[in-house]
Amino acid sequence: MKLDDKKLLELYYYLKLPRYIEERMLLLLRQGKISKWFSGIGQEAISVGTTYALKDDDVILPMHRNLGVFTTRKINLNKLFCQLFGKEGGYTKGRDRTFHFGNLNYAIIGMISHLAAMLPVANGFGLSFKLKKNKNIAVAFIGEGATSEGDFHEAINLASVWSLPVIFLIENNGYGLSTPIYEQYKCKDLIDRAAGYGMIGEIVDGNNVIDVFKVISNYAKIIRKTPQPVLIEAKTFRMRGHEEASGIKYVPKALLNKWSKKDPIVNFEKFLETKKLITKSYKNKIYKKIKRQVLPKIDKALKSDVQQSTINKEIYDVYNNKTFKKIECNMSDCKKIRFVDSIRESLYQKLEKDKRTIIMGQDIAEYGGVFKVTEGFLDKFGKERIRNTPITESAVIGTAMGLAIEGFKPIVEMQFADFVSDGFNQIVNNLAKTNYRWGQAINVTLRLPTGSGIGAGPFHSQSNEAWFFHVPGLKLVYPSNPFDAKGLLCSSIDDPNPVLFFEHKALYRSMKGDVPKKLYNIEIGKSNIIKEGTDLSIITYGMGVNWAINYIRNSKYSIEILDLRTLLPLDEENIYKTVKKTNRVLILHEDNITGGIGAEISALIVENYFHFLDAPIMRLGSIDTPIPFSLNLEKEIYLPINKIDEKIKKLMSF
Ligand SMILES: Cc1ncc(C[n+]2csc(CCOP(=O)(O)OP(=O)(O)O)c2C)c(N)n1
Repeated sequence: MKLDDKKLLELYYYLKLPRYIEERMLLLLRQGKISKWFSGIGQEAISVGTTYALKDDDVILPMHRNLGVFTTRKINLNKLFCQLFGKEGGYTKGRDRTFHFGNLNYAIIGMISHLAAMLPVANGFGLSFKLKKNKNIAVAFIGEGATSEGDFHEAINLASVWSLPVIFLIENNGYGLSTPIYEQYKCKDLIDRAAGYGMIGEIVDGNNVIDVFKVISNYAKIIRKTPQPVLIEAKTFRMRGHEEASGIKYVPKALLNKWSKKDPIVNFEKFLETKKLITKSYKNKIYKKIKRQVLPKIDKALKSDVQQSTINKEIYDVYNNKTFKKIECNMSDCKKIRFVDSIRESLYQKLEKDKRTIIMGQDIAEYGGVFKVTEGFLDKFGKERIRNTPITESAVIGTAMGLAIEGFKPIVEMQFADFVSDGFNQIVNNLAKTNYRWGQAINVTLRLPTGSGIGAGPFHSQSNEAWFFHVPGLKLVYPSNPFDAKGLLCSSIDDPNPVLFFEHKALYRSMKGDVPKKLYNIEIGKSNIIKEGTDLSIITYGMGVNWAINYIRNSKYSIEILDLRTLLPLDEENIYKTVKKTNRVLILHEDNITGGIGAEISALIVENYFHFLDAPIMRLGSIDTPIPFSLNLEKEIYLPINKIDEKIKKLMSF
């Protein structure tokens, strides 16, 4: 696109609009009508020039100083102001602040507070565009301060390895909160890093809207044709405090003076004046037009009601509540297969049936994954859908989120469940909270080979489901046998919410069961009574179910075993049913005891069904140490297997 006179004038309007809105916001802040403001004054040329250079359906992932992105995309200002003021009618229904929202109508995916967390998500869009061959691109904004975050490095590395059409746009405004750039990084310019990641890097004058426009237009054109990431460093300056309350005392006056002479709007006005495109009266006319456009909308938003809701509505919106569609299973056409094969079959058959499924993970393609779950998949489904990743848990999970927003159903294999800690932020803050915050379903399945039994020690054998059990928005699924594994994995892949699917490694090759040959599903959130009994209930999941089954073979008591199948959300109904029936409860899990799933179940029963209990609820889990390496220590000391009998006797004798 060439910047003819008409476009230059349009650009002028787009530059002036966020400046005017900001000035009003600063006033409202002083009047105590808004609580926080992160000023982008002096940096507007970057937001506006970039957005103006893109197509409307190119996806932008802006940060906290990028009001100009929203205004140039012609966002509904009334709704925006309601959002900023936390009033009824805002984009997040009062659930998140400022620019923390996305809206697909404007192809904007807003930030979360955690800096750099959206860069991996930008990759998901880049990958989707590449797979769909639709020539779109994604642009992710990032402050120079946030370029020290791991997500920045993981994301640009992954984008480069996969040649994704993403522009990573660093706004280098001199400070990260109060920290000057010489305390943030050691290279001369941040684009020096581009070479290290094998990508193009270019510096642009971030205070010159035409330069920004030209650079972004140029690279947008290049990467639409030849997908690849680009790192742009827009040099600019933060003219006000980090946020208004924090002031600017620490910034040398000389720097402020130097940069105040480079104000992007004043300089653009001078340029337009020398080109005889604008006059004083034209400037006045634009100012009045903007004022007429903005002020009534601010007033209306200020007069809007404060956000209202109900507890039920808030809880309901944590998940996407699409109704479960049953795929019946045909038990007359089964074969006996191992746990690992049931998972493999589920994945294989889903990939065959549903083109939106993609598997990503370390060593999963040619090598077939360390547990060989995806062996041979590459030949059948090809490199685009069976994707080896660099060792970047966070970037890959974030990429899955972008893909999910684009309508894919990505499945990410963690090499071992233990390594999910490196993707923690993406899971608990991005995947889990997006549906609640702005109503966007995130259909991502994470497969986590978990648990003991292979003598792999504290970093390859952990049970870490409880890390995530506390997080609204996630679903935790944990099958105990091959039949459940196939059906539950199928449901997980189709579930519009983020699902963590725990696969017990020790069951992979040790357990066999009858599994229908064709694909079927099992509803998430529903537990299963594995064996009926009347004396006592063992509530358990995963490997615990198998311990319980083994135990009751030689027990004189009539024991009911409830296999939870899903840990989050818990099937409270069935838990209470079994309590009412047997009046004695043992909660059994492999995970260590303190703060485990058992604690929550126990609390729920005591609060709601205390009067049905004939004995105190007992919990049995592993001891509160890291899981040891020695198989002997693991079995004899750490795990609770040998203590089941003692606990049952205690419960029955109460
Ligand atoms: C992971 C994380 N750590 C710390 C913070 C607190 N924080 C918010 S903004 C900010 C400074 C960001 O600097 P920069 O990335 O340069 O962006 P700028 O604010 O200058 O536009 C900090 C430290 C945060 N939001 N996220």
